[in-house]
Amino acid sequence: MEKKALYEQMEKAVIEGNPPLAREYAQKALDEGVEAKDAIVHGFSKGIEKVGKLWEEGDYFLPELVAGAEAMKAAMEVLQKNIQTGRQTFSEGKIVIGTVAGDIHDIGKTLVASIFSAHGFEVLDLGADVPPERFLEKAQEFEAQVIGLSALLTTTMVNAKKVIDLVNEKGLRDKVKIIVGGAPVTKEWALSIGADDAPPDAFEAVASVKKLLAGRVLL
Ligand code: B1M
Repeated sequence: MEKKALYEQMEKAVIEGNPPLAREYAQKALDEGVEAKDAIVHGFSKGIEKVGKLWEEGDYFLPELVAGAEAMKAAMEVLQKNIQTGRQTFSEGKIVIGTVAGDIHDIGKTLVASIFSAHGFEVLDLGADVPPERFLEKAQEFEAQVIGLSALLTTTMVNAKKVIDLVNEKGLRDKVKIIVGGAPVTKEWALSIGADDAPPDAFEAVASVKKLLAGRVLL
């Protein structure tokens, strides 16, 4: 199948909220030698963006939003296996990642985690709706050099600040880099709450962390 047509089918599978079809096109992409990253960026992500727009405009309701997310996740499960095969044997660094408290959006966070893993980072994914204390506790246990916070809701993005405040309170801020990401997050806001950076997507996040860790001696 021509790449453009395949990307369009991927987009459609998410817009229609059809997980089996999304899974099928994800596998087809891999079978035909399409990079997982390209399938995500040019195909499935376009679909979930459109779902978000339709929901904003009142054409889609919660069931369609959920179905779109399920289709996106089904495709990601297939593609992630492929992304992770790129994993290197040495560690670029350790990152603890999760979506902040009160927020259950986990698609972008999981994508970011996979891309870090594919670039040779050791990743501890805490999931979604993660309380600030858990970020801190797990970062210490895992001896993470980086904490990654994903925030998709304007109502709960303030919980990213709570994590940073807690790290400060415990006197650990100079031991760990903190990045924040997610649709409503701006770099200006992230810096204002004390984060080190706010990369706009998964690939920029890896580039950003590599820069932040440059010259540091890793454990
Ligand atoms: Co909801 N939702 N949702 N939702 N949802 C949004 C975020 C919203 C923008 C939709 C809208 O109104 N247009 C809106 C938030 C408005 C706001 O606060 N500004 C919204 C709302 C309101 C809600 C509910 C409150 C709806 C309701 O119940 N009334 C509810 C919240 C529940 C809760 O969390 N407590 C809700 C629920 C849901 C579903 C469960 C149905 C589902 C989530 C399923 C899941 O994740 N398991 C869902 C979905 C799918 C969306 C949209 C449509 C898509 C989000 C997504 O997965 N995008 C979203 C609309 C939109 O974003 N256009 C929306 C694809 C993903 C790859 O992108 O997560 O942005 P994203 O990640 C990107 C970058 O942001 C960045 O990298 C990724 C790309 O490489 N990034 C990082 C993300 N995290 C990063 C971390 C980093 C670095 C980069 O470093 C650590």
